[in-house]
Amino acid sequence: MKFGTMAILGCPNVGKSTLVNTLVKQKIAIVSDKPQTTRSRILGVAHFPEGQLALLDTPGLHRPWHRLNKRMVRAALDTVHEADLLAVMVDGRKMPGAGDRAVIKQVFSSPDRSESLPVFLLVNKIDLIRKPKVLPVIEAYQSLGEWSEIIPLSAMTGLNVDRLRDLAFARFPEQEGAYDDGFVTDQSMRQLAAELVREKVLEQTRAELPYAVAVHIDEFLEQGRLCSIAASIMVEKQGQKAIVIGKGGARLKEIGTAARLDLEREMGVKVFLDLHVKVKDAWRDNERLLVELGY
Ligand SMILES: Nc1nc2c(ncn2[C@@H]2O[C@H](COP(=O)(O)OP(=O)(O)OP(=O)(O)O)[C@@H](O)[C@H]2O)c(=O)[nH]1
Ligand SMILES: [Mg+2]
Repeated sequence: MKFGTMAILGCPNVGKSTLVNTLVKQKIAIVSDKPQTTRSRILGVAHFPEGQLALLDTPGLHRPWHRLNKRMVRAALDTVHEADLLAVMVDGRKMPGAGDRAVIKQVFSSPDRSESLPVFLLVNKIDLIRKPKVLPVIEAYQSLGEWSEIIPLSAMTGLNVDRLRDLAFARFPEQEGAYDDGFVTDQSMRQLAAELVREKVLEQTRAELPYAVAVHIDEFLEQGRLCSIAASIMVEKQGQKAIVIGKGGARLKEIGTAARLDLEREMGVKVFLDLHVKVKDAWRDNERLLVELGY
């Protein structure tokens, strides 16, 4: 069988996590329309008759201000030395911007990258544009890197994702897969629970708030067909706490219900979810809290 690891890098919000979920055929990474959704490296394993494709989902590369963001960028770039293949993802609706150029430069000049490491360009979200509009975008990207392949695709609809799989396997050697048959991710249920709660907060809030939110699992108890989870939603300011809670607790209730339904679907058991909102001033720069949150 074929086996290899592909790291997916790119600007925030281009669709990296969506692609990982599509390939793995399971939701292992949360997705949102807000940038900087993914905060750490997540391993996903896609099993196919021809072999195993290990995927490294990474936080979107951006200019880091807080300690959290510095860690995110480092986590993303650190995947370069683990990978047999790099995939740089961009939004196919737009001509290359400053962020995309910076990402391409970072990837090709990474000291961890050997000359022989193939780099694919994934031009994503082509379900949203007509074909003639993609061609100039591809052309503009062509000269920006020494691409081994350029693949227009839709991570969301799965359009051309098979082609990516085939081209990736073509680069991998014949060897035993590194993972067991049922293994799809290195994320624990506990981590996924925290992430799903954060996803629902992202869905329901806007502007600066998503960046200021973290979720800590205080208790995670699996008892037969029931899982009882207590989690704290951390924000940085009192005003943000009020927003997350909403009028008469309405928003927090909605966040809890949506997260519980997702968790029940993922875990296949009944979930009891108890959510609290806490204010932790400047947690994004607090080294101890960042470690505790798994960032
Ligand atoms: N129409 C369309 N939307 C997409 C596609 N891929 C991703 N999206 C949407 O784009 C947004 C960002 O997707 P994510 O998968 O969270 O992007 P990401 O690159 O992982 O973002 P970060 O984790 O912030 O770096 C979400 O609203 C997705 O639903 C696609 O192929 N087509
Ligand atoms: Mg992501």
